[in-house]
Amino acid sequence: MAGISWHYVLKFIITGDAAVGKSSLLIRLTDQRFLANPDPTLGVEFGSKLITIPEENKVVKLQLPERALMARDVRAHADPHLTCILVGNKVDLCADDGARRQVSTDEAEIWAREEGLLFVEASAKSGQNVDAAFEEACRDILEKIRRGVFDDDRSPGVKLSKPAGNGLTLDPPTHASSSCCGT
Ligand SMILES: Nc1nc2c(ncn2[C@@H]2O[C@H](COP(=O)(O)OP(=O)(O)O)[C@@H](O)[C@H]2O)c(=O)[nH]1
Ligand SMILES: [Mg+2]
Repeated sequence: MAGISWHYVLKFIITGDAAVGKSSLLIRLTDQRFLANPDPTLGVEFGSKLITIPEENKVVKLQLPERALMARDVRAHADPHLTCILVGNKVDLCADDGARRQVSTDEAEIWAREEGLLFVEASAKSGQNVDAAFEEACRDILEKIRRGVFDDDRSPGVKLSKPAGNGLTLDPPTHASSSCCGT
């Protein structure tokens, strides 16, 4: 992969209710930090990060605008093959005191399966599973690309270059796919 900055740009939207930890997940992912008392009015506008998916031998650039969008609305308007991952954040609080858990892992897992979402419990505070959540979503997207699920003509969120021959041998930085990440 010498000389290649990234193979794909994947765009993620982080949605969820106020104070679930959207900004904190974004800061943890892109800046490896946790702010105990972030200013809720200070929007974290944008983040980006390069990650490697070794199984696919690909480097992906994640782009993450944080948007006050309802996950439901995103899914209604996006490509039907959109990859969504449900992130149960603040799992560190459950380790301190199990009684603080709001949703059981079983309940979340069942709901995610019914809705066709990937699922992970994470903590922006400890960093647990934050990178892993995005890596899992990226793996899912790359697998869909490899299987030809995204069609250049039909999928507005996917921009493939038109290289000679193999459509997956791509020159950066020309590609975009979409994802959303609900907390
Ligand atoms: N214990 C704990 N607190 C968190 C975690 N993520 C966010 N918070 C706190 O939850 C509050 C809301 O977080 P914020 O990122 O502003 O939520 P947003 O409104 O969804 O962007 C802040 O006080 C954060 O410090 C986490 O993983 N664990
Ligand atoms: Mg926020």
